[in-house]
Amino acid sequence: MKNTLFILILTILLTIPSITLTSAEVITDGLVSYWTFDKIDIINDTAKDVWGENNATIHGDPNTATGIVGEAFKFDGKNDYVDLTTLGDFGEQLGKSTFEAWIRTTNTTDWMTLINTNGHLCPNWGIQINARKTKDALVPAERMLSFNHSLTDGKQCFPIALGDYSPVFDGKWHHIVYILDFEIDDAGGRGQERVYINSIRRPRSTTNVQEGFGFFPFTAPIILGARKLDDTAVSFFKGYIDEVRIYDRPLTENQIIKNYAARTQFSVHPKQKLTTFWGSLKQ
Ligand SMILES: [Ca+2]
Ligand SMILES: [Ca+2]
Repeated sequence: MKNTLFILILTILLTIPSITLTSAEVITDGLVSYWTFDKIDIINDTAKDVWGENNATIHGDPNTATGIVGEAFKFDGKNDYVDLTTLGDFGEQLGKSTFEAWIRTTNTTDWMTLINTNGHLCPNWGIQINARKTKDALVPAERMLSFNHSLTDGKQCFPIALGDYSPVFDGKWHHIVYILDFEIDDAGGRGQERVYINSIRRPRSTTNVQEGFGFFPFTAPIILGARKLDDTAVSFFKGYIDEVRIYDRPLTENQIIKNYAARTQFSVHPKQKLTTFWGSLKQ
């Protein structure tokens, strides 16, 4: 009886650490690219895509700092940004996608960019962050995350600006998820943009695309931390960005909650990766 009790207690004690140490992993179904910005994943001016093959190029001189997981980039708001590439043919499929990142900022002085393609040109897709009223704001409200992409009739670009009060300027880490869930059809298409901050859905509405206003994909590089067109970069992000992921499908609410809790990457093997390029950088 004593032995049985001993074995029972031992079993419980041995089981506890494996439970507490098991941390949720990020969702990999539909994952296109994942940049950790951890020290180990940065060589010179290249930030490794640990899932796909879209290694990013670092511009300016963002500092490596403590992140929400491992290390993060700290952008000074002057000349720092990261070119995430065009993700292969991803821009052609942008109708259904998820962008996810952790941010930390106290900058309340002006508009800044979290992510953007094609600068101010059309077609355009991006997330602008504004912490104060400005007269040129698309939606002039304070403390706004403005999520917009452009619909076009081939002549003009019509941004859809979405936003509401977003308490993300307190210097703490916040988890941002932006989902595009559009069906493109002969009439242009219809669908939703959904925004989650710290895994909680913000008030959003369905966007119906009018006839003749198609949803246009982009082929320009995706820029993190600035708006960039040709050689000019403006509207720089000031603060920290970490654990950036892009999916080729809308994540479900449960999956967003899981990613919000995740503090480890993944245990499954990424699809066949080009390791030669990364290996050559390390030499
Ligand atoms: Ca990190
Ligand atoms: Ca700098």
